[in-house]
Amino acid sequence: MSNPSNAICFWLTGLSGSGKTTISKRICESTEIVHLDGDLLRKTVCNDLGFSKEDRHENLRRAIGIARLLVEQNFSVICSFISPYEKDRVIAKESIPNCKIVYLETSIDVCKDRDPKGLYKKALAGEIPDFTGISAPFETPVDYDLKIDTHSLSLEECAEKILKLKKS
Ligand code: ADX
Repeated sequence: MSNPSNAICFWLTGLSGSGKTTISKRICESTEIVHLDGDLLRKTVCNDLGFSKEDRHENLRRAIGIARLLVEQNFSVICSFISPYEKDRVIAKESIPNCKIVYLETSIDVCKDRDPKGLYKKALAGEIPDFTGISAPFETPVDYDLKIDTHSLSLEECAEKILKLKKS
């Protein structure tokens, strides 16, 4: 979708633990970009939803709607959602003006090792159903504007690469 203003949407997709939230926060520290984060939305406007394919679709439908409203009012936004299905990512790209899809390509083994919230441990023990990468799919992105391996790049390098998309 085209956009008459300069506002941009960076849509970060990747496994839990791939670095979406950390990179988004780093970018927001030095810019006036608004952050929409999966964990935060799920505590507020999406607290009625779970992790089935349908609920994830509804979660992302709401996130896409908010991001669109912001960009249309000239606020740049960075969205950090697992967004595991290509269909939802395509909808984001088509619905949000100037939307750049950023794929954080961090392997499941690295994410399991990082396990910042201890969720992989619980998912592997069967305590969390439908956990992305363990018992629910993450469809490898096909259509993206940037792919980043957060294992080999520093936080600073990741943030720089994403911000460069603003100029492309
Ligand atoms: S999405 O799939 O609908 O895009 P979203 O990014 O909003 O997911 O939320 C993911 C966050 O929810 C994870 O970072 C994690 O903290 C938490 N979570 C809890 N249960 C699950 C689960 N079954 N699968 C993935 N993430 C989960």
